[in-house]
Amino acid sequence: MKDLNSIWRIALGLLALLFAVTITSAEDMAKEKKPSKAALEKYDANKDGVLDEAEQATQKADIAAKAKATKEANLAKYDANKDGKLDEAEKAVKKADDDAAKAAMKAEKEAKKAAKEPERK
Ligand SMILES: [Ca+2]
Ligand SMILES: [Ca+2]
Repeated sequence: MKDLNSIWRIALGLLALLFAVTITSAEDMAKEKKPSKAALEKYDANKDGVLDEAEQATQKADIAAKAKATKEANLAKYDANKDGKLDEAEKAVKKADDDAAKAAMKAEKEAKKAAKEPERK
């Protein structure tokens, strides 16, 4: 009977462990989406695998700074009448540039791909 008792105890222990793991992962799921590996590499200053508030603030500031820089670069380049914003005509110029850049990138990719492919005989 003693053996049976210890088996029960182990079984209950395992069950409790299972519950704990399930609850923990459910809690994890409820949390915000996990930061990407790249974000962690860049912003996880204390390397604990999560971005705490300070680290997230750094990330957000970085993203905001980048967005601002992009916006300013676009204005510098496309704001022909210097009114601080892009009107339809100015946007159209930007779009044409963007499309051209995209097409160029695509062509480059395809050229690389073609170069990689073995020659067919
Ligand atoms: Ca961290
Ligand atoms: Ca303008």
